[in-house]
Amino acid sequence: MSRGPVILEQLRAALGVDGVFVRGIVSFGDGEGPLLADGTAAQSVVLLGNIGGSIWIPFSRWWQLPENAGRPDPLDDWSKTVIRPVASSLGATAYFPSDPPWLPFQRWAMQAEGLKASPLGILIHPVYGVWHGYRGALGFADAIENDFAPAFPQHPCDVCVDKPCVTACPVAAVTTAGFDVPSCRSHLRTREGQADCMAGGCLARNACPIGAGYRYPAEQLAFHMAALQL
Ligand code: B12
Repeated sequence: MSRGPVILEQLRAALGVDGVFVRGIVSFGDGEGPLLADGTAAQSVVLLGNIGGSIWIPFSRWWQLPENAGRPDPLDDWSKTVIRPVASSLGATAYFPSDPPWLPFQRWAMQAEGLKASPLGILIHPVYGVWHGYRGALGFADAIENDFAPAFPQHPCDVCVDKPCVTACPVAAVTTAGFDVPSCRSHLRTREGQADCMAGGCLARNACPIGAGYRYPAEQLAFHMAALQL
């Protein structure tokens, strides 16, 4: 019997308490997956991530501990603290989105979950909207049975006529042709940028009507904006 269902069960039990969810599974042909710790190519990658503000309370509790003060990348460090022990208990190789060379997390998510990009560059989920992200992934040498069926009939942005994300950005950094990072960052340094986007979260992201109930809590929005401004 495939050990897929058992692995998924163990992952859900071990990571659910930290608000980290199994987001999907990517299957690869021979030699096409990312490298495992032993130098062979993975046959499958299990994507792990947050849905809405699911990680915020477990992460904040960890971040408030005196030994975790002053870390430059606390969320990345926390993700590793949570995911690495689970990877090693399952004999998997752990990958992290912020570790160079960047692995194609968004491409994997498109394959695994059937998602597509929004004009923000962030993938939009029909239920969670733009309020989700990836905290890590596990590579396995064998095929993991896929119980995720990406069956989203429509890309939410294709049927969104008004595109409020595009019009909400005060410096038009969000365009249907892509996200203008330098314009966004220069605005974030201005007094207006500090008062609107930095304090309340990216106005373009906030304007998306899909999955508004999954919007991150105010502290998490401010945390991500501070990281983006750097
Ligand atoms: C570099 C990077 C950035 C750069 C973007 C530079 C640029 N112009 O491309 C900066 C620092 C600006 C950035 C910003 C943000 N990012 Co970013 N970023 C990354 C990172 C580390 C690497 C992207 C990459 O090149 N991958 C390598 C290629 C090979 O992978 P790929 O999947 O094939 O490539 C996809 C991306 O390049 C994407 N893409 C192209 N242009 C842009 C532009 C932006 C802004 C984004 C987000 C993606 C994107 O298109 C490709 C899909 O085929 C990824 C993590 C990762 N490993 O992918 C996160 C990642 C893409 N970012 C993410 C997020 C959430 C953000 C922010 C919202 C975070 C914040 N602090 O607010 C902002 C976006 C702000 C906004 N208003 O929309 C998430 C997206 C989750 C999702 N739901 O899709 C990721 C996956 C990280 C994560 N932990 O989940 N990001």
